[in-house]
Amino acid sequence: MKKEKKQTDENQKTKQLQQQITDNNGKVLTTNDGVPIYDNNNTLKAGERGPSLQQDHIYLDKLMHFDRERIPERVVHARGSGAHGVFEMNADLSKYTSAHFLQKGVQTPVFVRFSTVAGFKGSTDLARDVRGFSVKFYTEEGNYDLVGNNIPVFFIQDAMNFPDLIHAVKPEPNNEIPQAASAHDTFWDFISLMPESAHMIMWVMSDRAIPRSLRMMEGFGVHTFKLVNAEGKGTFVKFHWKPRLGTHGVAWNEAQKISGFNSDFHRQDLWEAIENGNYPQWDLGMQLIPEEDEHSFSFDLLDPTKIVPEEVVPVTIVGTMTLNKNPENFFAETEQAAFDPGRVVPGIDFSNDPLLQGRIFSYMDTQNYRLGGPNFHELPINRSINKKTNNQKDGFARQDILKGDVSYFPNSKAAGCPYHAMLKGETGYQSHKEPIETVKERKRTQLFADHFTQARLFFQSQTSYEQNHIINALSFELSKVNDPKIRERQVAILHQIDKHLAMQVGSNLGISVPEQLDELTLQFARNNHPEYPLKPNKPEVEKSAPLSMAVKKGEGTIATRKVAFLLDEGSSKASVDAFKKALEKEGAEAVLIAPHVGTFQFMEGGTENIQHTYATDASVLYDAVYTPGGKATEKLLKNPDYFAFINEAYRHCKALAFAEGTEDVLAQSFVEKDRGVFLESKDKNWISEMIAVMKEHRVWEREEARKVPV
Ligand code: HDD
Repeated sequence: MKKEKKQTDENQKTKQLQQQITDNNGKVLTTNDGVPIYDNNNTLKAGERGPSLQQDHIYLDKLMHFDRERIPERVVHARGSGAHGVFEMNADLSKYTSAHFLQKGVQTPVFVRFSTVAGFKGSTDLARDVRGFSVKFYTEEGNYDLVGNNIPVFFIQDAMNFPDLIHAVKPEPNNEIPQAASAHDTFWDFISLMPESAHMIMWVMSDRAIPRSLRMMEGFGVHTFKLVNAEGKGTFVKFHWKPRLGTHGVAWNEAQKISGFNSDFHRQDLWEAIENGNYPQWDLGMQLIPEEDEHSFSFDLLDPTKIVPEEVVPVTIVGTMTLNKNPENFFAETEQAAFDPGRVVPGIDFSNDPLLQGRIFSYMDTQNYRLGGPNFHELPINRSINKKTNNQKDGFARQDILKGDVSYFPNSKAAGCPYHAMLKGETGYQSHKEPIETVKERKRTQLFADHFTQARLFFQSQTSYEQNHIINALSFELSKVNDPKIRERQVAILHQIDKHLAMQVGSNLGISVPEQLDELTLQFARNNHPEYPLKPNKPEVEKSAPLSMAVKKGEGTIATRKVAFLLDEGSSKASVDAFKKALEKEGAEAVLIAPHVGTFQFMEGGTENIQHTYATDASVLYDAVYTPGGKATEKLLKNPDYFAFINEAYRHCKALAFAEGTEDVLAQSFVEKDRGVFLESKDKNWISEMIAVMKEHRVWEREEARKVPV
């Protein structure tokens, strides 16, 4: 369903990009040097049947370029999807930061890239994985990159371990199996020796790692950063992106099937939402912590495996991001986008989080390699909207043409230009003046040794069905591990988090739960903390509501959700239209599914052009299912694909409705009447009730009651 464009997608950045766009429409085909090509079908030969000639520069030009079309994919986060948009500030933060783009009312163009971590560039969207959430703000003071994830903590505490973590999770080096999956020996070997990963593992095994849509996930800056005001005073900050459509995941069985039906499920969903004018939006939230309070928590603010519970420091909403334009070209924009947490603007600084400190080097280095040299910032997608002016020059693929004979500083020949801001009393980037008096050492601070308190906080904050999903995910992943020692070691870690969790997973794996951490795990933990395990501090809270994805009563929306309408010969148009209208009023979409594409004739005589069939689609691609009335029941009763559709939707805890006269199908299916199954003949207010259930996302309690063999 196309919406009227609410907002212009033009901004300073998209206008800048417009200058780079090539439109081939109506133009003659040329070589890369602009020479018109007469014949693009035949190579130059010595006679009709003779060998090709080396002087065929038109062929050589074409092949030389084709042979070099691929660049190295990102070593992590290789698969991603991007979009342009705008970020608007609507709070006054001048007390905390001098950053221009964080002042009230300022609008800043952004480019956002979402990604999975472990899979290759062509892997499936529905892998169980962390999602990257990178935002490039094209501010008037230069580019600022907030390179976060959809999970607010990380696996490791120090950047030194990053290559090891990634080697462990990526496909194993001998046979390159498995693709886009953490369910294998090397990952769990590493994790079971790194108890600091316990908190992150709880999040990654939750439904957060199988999002319903990229538009329905939170984003986090993960680390603690610093805001710095005009007087140079610092304030610690944690960044949160809160999606307007809520945070939702799919069922694991569903995720696996979506990967088969449409491995571009998330990419396509994002693209279509923007094309249809359903612009995804997130509110930016901040947890602001005065510098004086740095040491007032039960955990260390610099530890990237810890959150600051929202009950302890509330999240203040300060602005909104809207994605309103798809890229013109995937490679030029999404693939060549170079994000770097080291790119900060005046008013923002790093904290001493050792993971963040390590990231500051890695990204610039990787872009240099991936994008072929130090001029990657000149690529259109990476250019700042304010013009860069400095004395750097040359290098592979340089595009800017530096004017004049001066490329050094200080100089007199160019009147000292470009000058540094301080020389003219202007503000430029200044690091926060943080006093540091210390010794050099390779060490980890004491509070970093508390690995389980917040893992427990996360687990205990989940509803019972969410806890079950975590138990099932761990059981699935560890069942795929071949080495029993690794399985046991990880279950010993789970036991430190929560006994019930460990008992359930242990029982699913057929092992008894070790009460103590494995000797090898202890040995590695003692590298960092010789007296490990240390007694943790008492946590501020034992439960934190925002950690659960459960939709609160009366909240939720069905905007942009897709409902499958299952048709067969004899279905009624009136029955289709009544529910379709109600869904569209809520911003949801009805998709008609029929036995074949092309013209479908309704019982009453009207027709509809069908694009989705029982062969091309499955229930896993939809949020709810409706069987319209009419005279199609006889046909549906003989349609096995129809039954697969409704049974599977039922198993995945979706809302289902059956119009008057279609009830007979229930007897032949696994669908049983519950609070998410509606019969027009019995439920007077079925339309509004069905919409209310859809707002809750799923009838999750159903999965405990019944398992459907599809
Ligand atoms: Fe990273 C890419 C997020 C730790 C090294 N990372 C990358 C991307 C995201 C993150 C979203 C994709 C950027 C894009 O869309 O192009 N990474 C994180 C978060 C981390 C984190 C939230 C911890 C809180 N990363 C991390 C560490 C290191 C790296 C500790 C190395 C020391 N990350 C990289 C990289 C990548 C990358 C190798 C691969 C491609 C790229 O940078 O551009 O440099």
